Amino acid sequence: MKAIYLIRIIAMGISLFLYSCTSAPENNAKNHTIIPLPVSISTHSGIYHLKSPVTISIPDALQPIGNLFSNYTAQLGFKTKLKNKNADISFSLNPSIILPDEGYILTINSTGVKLEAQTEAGLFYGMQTLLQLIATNGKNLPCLEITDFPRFAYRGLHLDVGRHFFPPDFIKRYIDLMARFKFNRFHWHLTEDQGWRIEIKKYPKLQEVAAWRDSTIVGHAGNSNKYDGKRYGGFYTQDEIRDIVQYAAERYITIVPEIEMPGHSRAALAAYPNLGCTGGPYTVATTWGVFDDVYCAGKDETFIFLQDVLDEVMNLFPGTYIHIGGDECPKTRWKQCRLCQQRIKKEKLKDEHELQSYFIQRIEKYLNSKGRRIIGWDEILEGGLAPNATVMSWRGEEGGIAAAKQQHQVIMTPGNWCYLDHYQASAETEPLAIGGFTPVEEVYSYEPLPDSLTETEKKFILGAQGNVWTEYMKTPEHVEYMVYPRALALAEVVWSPKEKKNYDDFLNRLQQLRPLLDRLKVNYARHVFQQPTDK
Ligand code: TNX
Repeated sequence: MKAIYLIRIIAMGISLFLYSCTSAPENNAKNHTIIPLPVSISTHSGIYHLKSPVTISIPDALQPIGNLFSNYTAQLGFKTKLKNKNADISFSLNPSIILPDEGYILTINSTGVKLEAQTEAGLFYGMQTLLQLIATNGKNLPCLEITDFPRFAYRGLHLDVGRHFFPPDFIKRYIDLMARFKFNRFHWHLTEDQGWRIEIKKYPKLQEVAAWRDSTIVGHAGNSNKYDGKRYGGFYTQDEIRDIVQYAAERYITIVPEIEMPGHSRAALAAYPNLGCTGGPYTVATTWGVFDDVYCAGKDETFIFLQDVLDEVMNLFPGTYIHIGGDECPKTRWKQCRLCQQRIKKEKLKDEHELQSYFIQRIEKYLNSKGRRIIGWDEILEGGLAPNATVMSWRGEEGGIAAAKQQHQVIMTPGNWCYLDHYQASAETEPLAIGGFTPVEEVYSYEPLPDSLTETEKKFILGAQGNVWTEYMKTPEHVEYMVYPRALALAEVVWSPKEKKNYDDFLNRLQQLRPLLDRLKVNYARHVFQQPTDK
């Protein structure tokens, strides 16, 4: 008996050896199942078989990445063990690898898996690619070499927590899912008419009053006048925020916090009515839309309040960019307000649009003096752009184009392609949404560099972002349903080379990645799987 086993083992060894990687590259254009698609994959014949437990070698300084890798592989059902020599997988920083920022090289051959990058972020992204290969191939990894780096430096997803509040654990999950698909900016929309969600120690009424609304509209705000009568709200404590910032940093995601001004500020006015033109009283909004009551641009106390708030925000968020909103600010109150009109006169401004520009520039100056930079929605172009502002183009691409021509940095997030609150399939069959129609293929087709820009102007486009406004999303599950798989299409827009993009190939890979999404319990929308040819 024993001899038979021995012969079997030797035979298995020989066949494994014969089947292991050969060095002749086949370049068979097999894209495996990686999303976003890497810059280059050359496939070789054969497999490398990971051992049990999977052994990894990683320099001490990179231990946090090693720990994450162990957690991630545990989710896939594999144990890992550190091993200095001859490990299955070796992670290393290699300064001689000259790739664009965040790039990596992943080599799988008969001796094992080698992951190299010049930066930690590069290693992190290489690890995500490897995890997707493990998720779809199990322990038998295909021999290949991947060289990869992102097309854009800003690869964002946004989440509005003002209309509906989502608990810290879900924010972490949202960030973790983003990181798996190589997004690197989380735009956290923290203040709104319907709720103020960030603890500001100097202004306790933001927590006591502005974080809560008395009721919420039921149905679509465009055709309903029914309210649920339930108090709703919540906010993130500064400790929770610090924890989330750290969690994101471990995943190479920078958080861009947004504090809206001068519009979308009814919740703050309800807490501090002295900051509005009329003095109130104001209430935290209970329906969705654009409201006339905004911060008074004539009072200095408005700026003192906002600077105090921004001081605490800067303490919590180490990233360079602070988003200051700037969108949808009606000028109704300013036209009637004695102090706003005095300001217009004193500052020799032409009209209320220039007053808005004054407002943003004054805040920009303050933030610049602290070493930070502002991002604003494209309305900040009206009345003159603040000198160093980055523009987030949402009402189409025109704002972004205009800003790039003025040599300002731009993040593209035009509604037609990037609004993940739009319907993704026929409205009759879908849960209530705000409107619009942006199916997966539409998102996938987005090209962030407009033809009308010159090559030099195109350099001002930092990247693109998907926006997730939550008027009609009450639960984390619903957010995921709206975001996935559309965010995966966007991940490919911002990471993969333009010439390699192919929607059918993407759908194929998406189909094969479903087991991973299922394992992670992502509540993704299924339309593209039900009708793979739906175009
Ligand atoms: C416009 S995009 C808004 C948001 C809404 C969104 C709904 C932007 C800068 N402002 O306040 O939630 O439309 O799609």
